[in-house]
Amino acid sequence: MQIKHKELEKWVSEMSKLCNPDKIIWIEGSKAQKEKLQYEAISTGEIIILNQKILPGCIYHRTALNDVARTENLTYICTPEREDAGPTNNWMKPEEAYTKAGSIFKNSMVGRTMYVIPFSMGPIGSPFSKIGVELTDSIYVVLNMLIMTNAGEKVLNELGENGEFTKCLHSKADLNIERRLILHFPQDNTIWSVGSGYGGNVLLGKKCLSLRIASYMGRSEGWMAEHMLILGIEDKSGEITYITAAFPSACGKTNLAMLIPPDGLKRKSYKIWTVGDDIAWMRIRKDGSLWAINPETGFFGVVPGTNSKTNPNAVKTIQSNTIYTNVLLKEDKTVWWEGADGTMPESGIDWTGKPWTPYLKDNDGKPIKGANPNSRFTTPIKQCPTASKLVDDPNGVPISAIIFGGRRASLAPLVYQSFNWQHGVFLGSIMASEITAAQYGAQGVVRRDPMAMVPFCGYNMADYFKHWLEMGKKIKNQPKIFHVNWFKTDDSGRFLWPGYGDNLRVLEWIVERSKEKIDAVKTPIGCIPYKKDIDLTGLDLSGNDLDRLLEIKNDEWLKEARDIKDFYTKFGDKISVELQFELNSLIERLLKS
Ligand code: OXD
Ligand code: MN
Repeated sequence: MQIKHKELEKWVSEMSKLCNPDKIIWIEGSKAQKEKLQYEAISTGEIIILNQKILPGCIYHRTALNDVARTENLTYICTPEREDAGPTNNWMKPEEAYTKAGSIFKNSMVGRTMYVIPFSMGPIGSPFSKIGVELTDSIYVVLNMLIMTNAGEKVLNELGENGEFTKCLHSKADLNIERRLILHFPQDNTIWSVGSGYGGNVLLGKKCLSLRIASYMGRSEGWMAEHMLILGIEDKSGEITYITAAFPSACGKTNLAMLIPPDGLKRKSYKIWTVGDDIAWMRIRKDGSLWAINPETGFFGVVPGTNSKTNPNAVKTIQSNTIYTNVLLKEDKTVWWEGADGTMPESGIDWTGKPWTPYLKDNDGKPIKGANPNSRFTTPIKQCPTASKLVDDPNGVPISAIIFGGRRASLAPLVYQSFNWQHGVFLGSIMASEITAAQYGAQGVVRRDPMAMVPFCGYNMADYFKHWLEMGKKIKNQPKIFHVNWFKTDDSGRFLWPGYGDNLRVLEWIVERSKEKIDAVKTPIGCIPYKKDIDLTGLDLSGNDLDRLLEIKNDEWLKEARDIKDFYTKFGDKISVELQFELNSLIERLLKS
């Protein structure tokens, strides 16, 4: 491969001096090279080839036991001033970060190969897209990046002699959690990740570039990088309405992005088109609307719970050309996980590499899981039966509605709409959700996660909220903003809403509202549906449950408002007056009603 980009060549040479690999291989993006690398990884045991008759093109990988989720506590934004990173990010001075990580990277690739992966987030050549180059000592990373991004020689051609690119350096080093760091240097357009082999920490095009670095770029360049799925809802007339939705990790973005309409709505002939399940890059185009692309070409989804009921499209997508990480390996070299279709296998090798049977119990008497709760599939979007024709359209799709959502057992109603853009930004800024297995932390504890971006915002979130407010002023055809909560429970902990395909009943209301076709009930927190406007045909939901789903308890909300106030206080006087105004107005409305 001919390298015309002098700065790239120099950087690769400098990094290889630091990491000291035995050799350097440039990733071309060819099938032959991929097969060769795969073969090599099979021979070293880094990956296991699955049953090619049943799962053609599929492979299997296990991460280290202490390396199964993103480590937010080891993830830093490295800027000269702490204030630039803000109170929701870990912060380190760039010099200190380079020195600290540099000592771990030093000679970390001795006896290994350094792979150079040129990749484009977004279609090559699109005005939305950004190029990165990842250096890594992991074939697993290379194979994942070949699914998740446009990678290879064609990207180098696009980069030309002096194109801009994000410098991404990764080494597994010794996979020691004490020597693990995920560092972002927004001012240098650089990412350093060391000591991990878990996707969210090491597929540097994903969270690190497409969210943390991209959110920083978006602020200075006038666009938005968001933790959002993108989907299109086609109605009977063939009109497609596109929406984006932000949910914290492992709250059902992948399921929502490819949902199957419930039987009760079949008569309306809806079709769902999946554009993305995790990240949206949004820009204002000449028509004054907000357009979105998904910068990724694959899904890196949570496996447990995926089955023909919860997500039949995902099940179909992952039958071929998929990398399975940390699931149960069956004797016939197929895979299984908790919540999979079919019967539970009698035995297998679990995600830790130990023999497993369904009867095994841990010290507390709880069944030992065959698959890690955050086990993953990496699979090409184009294999998804609902993949939109526009997945790689360089202009993206026009967005009519933006949804925020969290996992809350109480408080937030099934759905409500903001009064306007500014109030919508407020709704995003007060998002909160229970912690899931996608990140280390106390599962189930509620934490504030504005716009589902707390783990992913590359700068001070108070400035991020301002950027949202500023963008709103520039968008002529503003998408309408909503909040949903699929996870409300009754006093016994039973979910009140069936979720999955039935969520389309709520999306239908959102589409109607975004087109201003129907009225809604004004409440202190926003507009909620008239009960008659949620089509419940074929759904066995009691009137009482619907009441509870739409219920707003002023005393609970006043308590929430105090919590929001505390959260805002973290940002000192940086929180914009618009958001303070929205908070005060909420309190006033709650006290008055
Ligand atoms: C993800 C995450 O993997 O948010 O998408 O953790
Ligand atoms: Mn995510």
